[in-house]
Amino acid sequence: MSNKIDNTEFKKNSKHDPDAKFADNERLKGQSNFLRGTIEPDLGDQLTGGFTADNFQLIRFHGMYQQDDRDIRPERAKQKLEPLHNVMLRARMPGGIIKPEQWLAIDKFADDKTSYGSIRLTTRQTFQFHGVLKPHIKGMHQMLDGVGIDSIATAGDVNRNVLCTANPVQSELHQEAYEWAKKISEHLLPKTKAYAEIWLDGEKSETTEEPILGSTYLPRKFKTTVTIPPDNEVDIHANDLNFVAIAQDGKLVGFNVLVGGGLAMTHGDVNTYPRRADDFGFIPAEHTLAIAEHVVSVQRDWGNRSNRKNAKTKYTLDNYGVAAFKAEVEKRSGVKFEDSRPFEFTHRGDRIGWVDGIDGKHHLTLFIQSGRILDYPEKTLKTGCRKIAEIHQGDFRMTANQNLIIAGVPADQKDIIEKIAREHGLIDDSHTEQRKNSMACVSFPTCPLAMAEAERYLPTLVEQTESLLAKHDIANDNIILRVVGCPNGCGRAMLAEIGLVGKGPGKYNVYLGGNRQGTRVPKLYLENVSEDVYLAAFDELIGTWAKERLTLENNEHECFGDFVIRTGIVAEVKVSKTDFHA
Ligand code: SRM
Ligand code: SF4
Repeated sequence: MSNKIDNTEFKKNSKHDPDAKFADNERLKGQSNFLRGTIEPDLGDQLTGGFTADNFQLIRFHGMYQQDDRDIRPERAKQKLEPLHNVMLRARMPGGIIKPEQWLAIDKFADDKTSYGSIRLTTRQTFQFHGVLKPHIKGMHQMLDGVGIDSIATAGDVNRNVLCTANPVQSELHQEAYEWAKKISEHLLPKTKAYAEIWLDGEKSETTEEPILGSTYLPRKFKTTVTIPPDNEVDIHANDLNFVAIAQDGKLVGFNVLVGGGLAMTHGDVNTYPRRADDFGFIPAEHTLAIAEHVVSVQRDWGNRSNRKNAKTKYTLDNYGVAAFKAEVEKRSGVKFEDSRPFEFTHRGDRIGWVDGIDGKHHLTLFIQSGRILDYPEKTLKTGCRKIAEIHQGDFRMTANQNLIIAGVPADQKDIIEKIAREHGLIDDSHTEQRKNSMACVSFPTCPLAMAEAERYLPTLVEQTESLLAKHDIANDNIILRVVGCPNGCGRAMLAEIGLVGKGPGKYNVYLGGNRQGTRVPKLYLENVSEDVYLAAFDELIGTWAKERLTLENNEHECFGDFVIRTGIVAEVKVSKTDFHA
């Protein structure tokens, strides 16, 4: 098969060198008959628990990843057995909103048909099932469809689940922002009916075009948020496209648009780096879909289709220039960006506990460590959530910090919901600010790309950090601490005050210098070190931080990330392309 793309529209607008070799993913997307591939016959092949050839990649566009448990992989290999293939499913939930009846359905499926029995809340406001065996996959999609959930385009080279600030307090503004998150998600979805045909026994039809995404879809994954300042819990700088809500008198008037954030890198490759999004300017709300469509279409045509490590929007902006990209979006959409309107981010943490909305309703944010909802011997989190779902009259909101909000509780239900939450360990007053501001990606045992532990190590790392804070008399303070199992950075360590990035078993690179608001990328401080080395370094750094800030006039609350920059412990990353590896 030729490795060239036969797509006239693409050729017309593309900046791709016609003679350059395309990445193999381009071939497989182009040959997939709009994401159908041979998934259907493959599903019936019981000889293997996995998916073969291109289908291994294509199922991602349908929201699934083929995985196997890495804890048992060596033992199975010794016994000459195929890895125990299963899939992880990631649902599409714009803004993270899920209704109690939907919760009950996913809770039951996790118990009955997944090998880990958990519901895993992700850093992008949705949930994942881990460990679904091939015979249960189709039933899973039908169960989800039955309650109005799908998993279309939550993975693959498409626009992923659209985030929306999970702010239940400003209820009217949130409702408007959430409606936009849903509309953007729908507008940018693949138009192929492959998902319905394969998983829902939908009528077979012919797809002839993907008007927005193109027949070879995007060069790489694409991520979008709708954000309501001053909360930045969605971490806009991890995202390709951000609509930052600008309100007047509590009503949405439009958005500042920021383009080109992204956090992944590859160890040892200085051409890869985490990068903040650039400000394109303000647009009135009615232009939102046109701008979304054309930021996507420019990235579709200009993004690098030869080198997937240079393919995300953040690199397209650095390859062709921010001004040129923005001008092309204006040309295609017919919308001129106005000067940005002022806004400020002040924090990223979820407000754990009860808050009152301006609509008179009450909202309870539950802290869920690493988003893993499971019944543990000492705290039955999953049962607790189920019992709440059985009586709750509002909705649930999954946050980008992997927590869960019980939103829209009427006054007369507050006591019973709190009672259930406490009985099942969903409210635990002993959690420190440090624990609540620490995060990890999934990593072992399910992630095939993991190099070091993350989720399973987080509780220990938090305890160690808590001890150091206590030793230096600042037990009530905290550091935004994030650990990820590899440099893809799914737990957003590249926007943390301290970010640990897995390098090998028990070994991490340590990055310092992000800030509380999530607007600064941290910089490498220690490379490939084990726990004894970085804990000794943290001890010294936290000790100096605690002492030094007392000497600062009016600044005894200088946060750790600002401290390491001010004192020159690490240099500030201002422009990632030049500063990050310098
Ligand atoms: Fe991620 C790949 C888990 C958010 C950057 N991510 C993966 C895979 C699917 C591994 C794979 O490709 O086989 C991981 C599955 C682990 C598992 O067993 O569940 C995985 N990513 C996750 C989640 C579940 C982490 C979590 O602990 O919550 C998050 C799911 C989000 C969702 O619901 O859609 C998750 N991933 C992120 C984020 C953070 C964000 O978006 O806010 C990032 C960094 C931001 C960014 O994109 O720059 C992120 N994940 C990646 C990358 C690197 C992409 C790149 O630009 O090179 C990969 C690998 C890839 O795409 O090649 C990856
Ligand atoms: Fe896996 Fe790496 Fe993402 Fe962690 S950061 S979930 S180890 S891909």
